[in-house]
Amino acid sequence: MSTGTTAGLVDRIAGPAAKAGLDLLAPFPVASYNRSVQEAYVLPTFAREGPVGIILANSRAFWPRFLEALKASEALRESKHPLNAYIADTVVQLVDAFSVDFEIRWAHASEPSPVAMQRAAMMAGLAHTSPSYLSIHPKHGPWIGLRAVIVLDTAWESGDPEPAPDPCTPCAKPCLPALDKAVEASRNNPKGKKVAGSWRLWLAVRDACPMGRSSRYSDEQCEYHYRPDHEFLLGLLG
Ligand code: B12
Repeated sequence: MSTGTTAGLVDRIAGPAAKAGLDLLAPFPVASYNRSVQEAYVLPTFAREGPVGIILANSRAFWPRFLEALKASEALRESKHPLNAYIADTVVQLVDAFSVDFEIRWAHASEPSPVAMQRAAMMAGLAHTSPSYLSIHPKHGPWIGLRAVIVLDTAWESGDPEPAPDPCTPCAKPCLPALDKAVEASRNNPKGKKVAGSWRLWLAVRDACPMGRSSRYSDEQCEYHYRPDHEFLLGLLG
């Protein structure tokens, strides 16, 4: 069965993905990604030289959609990680649109294998990685989340995408002193609470970036992303 162009594949899911809050999608050549990562992060290839990968991400547009879904679904509200569960439900529904085999890898999970999302975002030309390890989107700056990669059993037929612009090289890099502070403060935080234990200092790293200021997450969204507390989240539903 013909699968159409790579752009056509993205088009097939872009509408419903945006409706669910995953408003940033970009295709990338899995072969280039695989060449750039260590064995553990390699994506499946379906025995092809180079299949198509699609990275799914979100801007602040995600938050109201996610809260609506939470209000509507008791199962989501009761799940241990509602945000991850919502992403998983959404992506699993999206891939129904494809008539070829696929595999999904999640930013939030290391099973069935981990994926280096920032590397995939670079390969897709979606976002540049800053010296403070944030992915910087040309419009939204660091205010994006990288959620999942879909690998399709179809051949990548064009060259590498244009790289995302690098706003960091000419920048004064106010993120770097902020990162030093956050790392220092987190040093003694218990494992698994490295970020949550000093979340305001980690948020200050993102806030230091001059890119995409008008795309900043709301205070509530920030707090939940840095300190994912169930009670806090349910309290936002009113
Ligand atoms: C592990 C991890 C962390 C660790 C990093 C520790 C480490 N030494 O690697 C910790 C817990 C510190 C961390 C913190 C945060 N993270 Co983080 N993290 C990840 C995760 C799950 C895996 C990264 C990885 O190992 N990649 C694999 C390696 C091989 O890839 P790599 O490109 O070679 O290496 C990258 C990372 O290792 C990272 N890195 C390496 N050393 C260090 C050291 C520090 C201190 C940090 C922060 C990062 C970092 O930068 C490298 C270059 O991109 C990714 C999701 C994913 N699956 O990719 C999210 C991810 C990178 N994190 C993300 C975010 C947002 C955060 C936080 C803001 C917390 C949050 N909850 O929102 C903070 C602060 C980040 C900051 N720069 O200010 C986002 C980035 C989005 C964006 N717009 O930039 C991702 C993509 C998750 C997502 N769902 O969107 N994170």
